Amino acid sequence: MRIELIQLQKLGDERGSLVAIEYDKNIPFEIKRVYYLFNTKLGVMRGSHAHKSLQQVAIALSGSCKFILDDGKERVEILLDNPSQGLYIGPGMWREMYDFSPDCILLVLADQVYEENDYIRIYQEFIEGI
Ligand code: T46
Repeated sequence: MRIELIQLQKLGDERGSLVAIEYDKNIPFEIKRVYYLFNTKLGVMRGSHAHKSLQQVAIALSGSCKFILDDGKERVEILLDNPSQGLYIGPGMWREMYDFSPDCILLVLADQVYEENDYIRIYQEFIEGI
């Protein structure tokens, strides 16, 4: 599994919505790190790298953004605009994120702590490593 859209069950009632994120229930790894992107400026592209072994799930908590995901053979575009949908991204996927709406808060759950050595930041190196 390299990418997958995960439906996160909405546990709302008449007061509003709630989503619970739990290891082994709706997230396929033990969460070691959580970060979020917000206040991304108009027209900016983020990402442009791959990870050697990191697994992540990205959720647009508010607003929207798009991902291009590339495994070296195929590129797919995914719109994230729903806080009850998680995008699982496995290792070895080049990613670019763009078209962030001004109100976008992109939450990312990761299975490893931050490690710069896990990044491949040059596309040619990524392709050669496949
Ligand atoms: C990814 C996409 C979806 C840290 O110090 N700790 C962290 O946990 C992270 C994620 C970043 N940083 C530092 C490294 C840079 O100096 O924060 C700065 C911005 O990070 P970066 O340019 O890598 O951010 P994005 O938005 O291009 O990519 C991030 C994640 O790094 C990446 O793993 O998959 O979001």
